[in-house]
Amino acid sequence: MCDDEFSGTTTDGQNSGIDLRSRVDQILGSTQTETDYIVSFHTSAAGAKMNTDIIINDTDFTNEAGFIAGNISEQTIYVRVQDRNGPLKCVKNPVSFKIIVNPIPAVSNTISPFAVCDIATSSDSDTRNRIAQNIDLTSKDSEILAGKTNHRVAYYATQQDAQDGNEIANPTDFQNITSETNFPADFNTDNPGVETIFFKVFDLGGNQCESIFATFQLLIYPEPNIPINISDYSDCDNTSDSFANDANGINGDITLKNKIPEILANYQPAEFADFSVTFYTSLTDAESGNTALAIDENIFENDANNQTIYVRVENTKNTPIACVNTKLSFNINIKSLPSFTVMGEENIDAPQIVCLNDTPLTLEAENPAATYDYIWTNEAGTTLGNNATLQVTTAGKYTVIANDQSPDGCSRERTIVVNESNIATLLESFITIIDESNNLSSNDNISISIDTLSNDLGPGDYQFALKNDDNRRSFSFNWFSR
Ligand SMILES: [Ca+2]
Ligand SMILES: [Ca+2]
Ligand SMILES: [Ca+2]
Repeated sequence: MCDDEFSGTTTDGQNSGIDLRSRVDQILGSTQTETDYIVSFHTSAAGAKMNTDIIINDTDFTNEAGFIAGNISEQTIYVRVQDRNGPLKCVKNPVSFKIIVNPIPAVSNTISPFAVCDIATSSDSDTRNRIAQNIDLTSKDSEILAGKTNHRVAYYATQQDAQDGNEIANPTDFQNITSETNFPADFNTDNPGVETIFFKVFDLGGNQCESIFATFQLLIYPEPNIPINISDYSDCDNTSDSFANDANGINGDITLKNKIPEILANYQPAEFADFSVTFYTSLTDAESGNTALAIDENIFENDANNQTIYVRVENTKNTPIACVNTKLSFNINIKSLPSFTVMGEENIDAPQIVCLNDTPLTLEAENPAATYDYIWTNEAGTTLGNNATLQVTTAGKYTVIANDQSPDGCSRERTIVVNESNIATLLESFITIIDESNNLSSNDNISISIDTLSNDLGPGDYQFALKNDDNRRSFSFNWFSR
């Protein structure tokens, strides 16, 4: 028999309530009965012979103690069989049998909690109701067995089931039982549902003894509480992309981590450290959780406008269990800048010229792709106008900003450089004409020089031209300047 608790403990090698008389039929065999024979039990061979050392309470016997825990406990019981009827009342030589109390498997009362994540299944799509399917309780086998071989673990939903031997039928595919689960008072927290699981260890060896029951806690954690939708990642087109193009719907300076507060909107900022938020370009990658495939959250260049980004959120607070949400995605929305051109754009075109004798010069945001709001400013930052055109009378740099009129629209600015010019002042006294026809090797040459150092022509750069009013002769020119 297996060491039971009726003696007080299951580790004393001692059992109570042993019914020695249950062996009488076996002792007498099939052809004799107690009608003809007296069967008594004794603690010694001599006692059986002399009818002493009688076990009085032989239907409720407790074997003797003096036992080393873990060992098999044995006590020999001696049987006296005496003839009831004959004049001699003969006594058979005593026979004996052993009471063997086997130790039962030891079990730990400090099995660690078993944490699982509530994930969507075909029968339960709610990932925060703390009811999980496909729970493999046998994951706890090795911790419970602690190295025992030729033993198995049985799992039970309740203490009554453990006592009745009513095992969980399929412990590799368990769903926690609502009536046995303690649910958190506030489902908006990430606190787990808790169910106590009962277990026993069975010795599969010769004595087949089973342990007493013990328990561990099954913890069912919810998926992170993440919004179903968040806004797009939105920014104005710029030249940070690898094409340096501010009109291609691609930016190279996308900082996805800026979306984390929105993604974790259901948590307090102080809780953000409990979560790992990573971004992927496909759902498959997000579900894999392979961080080598994750996007750099600090800097990213989208492949095309409206590209979808997939979010993986892990609750890392309850490591080693980390419940994951990969349901959220959002798009990258790169907004177009206003499209228009100007003449005389700084660093691109030749400057525009304002003729001081013919003011004003009209500057214009030309070829606009839409109706924009305009702001014109000078180099000092002073606002000069709000129309598509601006009239200027002096040289300078004029900047026009076009703002898209849609909400959160983008803006583009272009700067126009304006230089001044006027009618040139050219006095005859500063022009020198020399006839060089008398010089050797100089045939019919005339040199004309203009002294631009003494003669201030006025603002601007100048071109010089000779005008021929004599159709009879042809000219050739050599130009020199200094
Ligand atoms: Ca016992
Ligand atoms: Ca569920
Ligand atoms: Ca771009």
